[in-house]
Amino acid sequence: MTRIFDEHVIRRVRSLDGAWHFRKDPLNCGKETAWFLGIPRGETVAVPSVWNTEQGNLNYEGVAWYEKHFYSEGGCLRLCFGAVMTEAEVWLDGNYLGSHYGGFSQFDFIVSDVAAGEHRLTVRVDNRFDADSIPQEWVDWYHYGGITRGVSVETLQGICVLCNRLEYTLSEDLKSATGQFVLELYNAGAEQADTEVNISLGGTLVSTGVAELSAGARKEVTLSEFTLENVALWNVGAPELYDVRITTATDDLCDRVGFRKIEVKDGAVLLNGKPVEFRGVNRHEEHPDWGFAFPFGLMKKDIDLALEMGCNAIRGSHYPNSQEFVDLLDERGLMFWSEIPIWGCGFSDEALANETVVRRGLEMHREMVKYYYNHPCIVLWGMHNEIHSYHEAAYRMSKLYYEYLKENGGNRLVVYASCHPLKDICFEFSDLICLNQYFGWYYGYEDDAWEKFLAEFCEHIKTLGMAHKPIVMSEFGCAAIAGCHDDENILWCEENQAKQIAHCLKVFHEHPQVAGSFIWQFFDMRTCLQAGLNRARGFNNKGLMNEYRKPKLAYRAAKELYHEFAAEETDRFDFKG
Ligand code: ADA
Repeated sequence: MTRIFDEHVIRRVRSLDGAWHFRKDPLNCGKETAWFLGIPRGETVAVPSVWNTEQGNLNYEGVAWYEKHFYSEGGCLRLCFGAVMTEAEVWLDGNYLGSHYGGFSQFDFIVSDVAAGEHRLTVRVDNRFDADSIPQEWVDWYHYGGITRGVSVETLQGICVLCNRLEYTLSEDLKSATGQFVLELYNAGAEQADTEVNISLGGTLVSTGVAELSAGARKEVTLSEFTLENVALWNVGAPELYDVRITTATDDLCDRVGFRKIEVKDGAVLLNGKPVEFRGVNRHEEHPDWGFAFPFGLMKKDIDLALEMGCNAIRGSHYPNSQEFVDLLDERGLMFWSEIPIWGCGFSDEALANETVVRRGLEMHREMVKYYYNHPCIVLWGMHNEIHSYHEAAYRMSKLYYEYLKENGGNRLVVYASCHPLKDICFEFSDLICLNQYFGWYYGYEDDAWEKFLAEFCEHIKTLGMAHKPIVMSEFGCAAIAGCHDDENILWCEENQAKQIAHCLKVFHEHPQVAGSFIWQFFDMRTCLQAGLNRARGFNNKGLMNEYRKPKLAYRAAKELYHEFAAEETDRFDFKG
């Protein structure tokens, strides 16, 4: 998979990114007419990409086919996909390999006994919606389709390491860590085999073991426990990382990990034992010129902008972001909230109770945990956003996901964003109470709307016995068209947005129970007109910057305040006691 460092020194990996053959299939006849044996009369497109940015395809929603020819020395091949929007079916040389559902997670297929020579990889992509879709059709982002993240082919030999996670606990004084690596191994050989497995951390051998697997078997193996003294902790602004190298007799996997502790104590969020206030933004990994096939250079720029603004956290609204982005966050020391695309407004009560939807959501959580487990920057797992959290089906779904993530998700807080503060019945399944509210934009225009709301809400959670849970303002904001200037009370102008955001940030910062803010949103983004959302320009314009990263006045206002908050962080929490 695409990372910002080499994952393999031994294993042979070849990127299949670049020119692919492409053809839309609006009549959905490609399977019947066997396009997996060769797409007739296609055109050349780039992968990764979304088809919507190609001429004439802006609004295309349906099926499309992609084909790539490549040479291989043969043997056992692993075909890796970073993400396909939304459902993929895959063939190699006309042989069906399988399918994958979910537009924002990686997946792979292993094929053994592949002959040396030229091969044809075919992918049928379907981005249509139905009753079982996640997200449901109505979303506040664009309905893109395509192979949106990188594709690669790996040659597997002998016993290989497909995946790893480091489970660890830190000592009370945070000075040492006890951990163990859990590996997913695969035997690509034709016979039963065994191998020695060695793991080094920061260049020091910390764990060894022997694994035995029958031909073609996949197996989870836990290696011996180790203790690391004098741990250099991963922290906001001081992100210490350790290189990991796992080797078998024939294969290897490189990764990076960091050690840190996130917890809730006495009404505050503690990172490595110290109170932390989230100074965050919501960010869609989307750009009108690239859709969800977001360029690496722009990821880096977005992080530069977040740091310049004084942020210490980003919410990956509303789906798992690409590995490269999360790698950069690890490296630059920003906390991350990673969630799956269960997006509220479009989720009816029927969808919440639909067994396929609930199962697909759980699978998305499993994939997110599996592939992102080792990222120290991920401090929050997000289960869903703005669902009908007053409904019994939402309660059941939240319980299921919460229990899964608490049990399997490592040292993270598990949360969801609620827009039904006074009716919500699921708060017990969230370590923080995260609220999305839009006073000053959709409702509540009086000057003290936020103060009144927070006072009422805090009384309410007392009656629920949840006053000990920190509140996080996970979304708030208002729209402004970049370059539109007027009186600060006029909707859509930059002055109004800047005034509203600054007001919110001050109110939240001063409030003893609020543990931070995630402004909606970092950048303007293209949204879905066909789904009935009437958004000016066809964009959600609540960005602190426009889609081309041109700052609005609100960016400057937020920047000033976030820098002030950062400077007084320690005192503020001491004062809160
Ligand atoms: C919601 C939702 C966001 C966005 C926002 C808005 O809170 O979670 O994705 O749609 O509203 O701009 O209205």
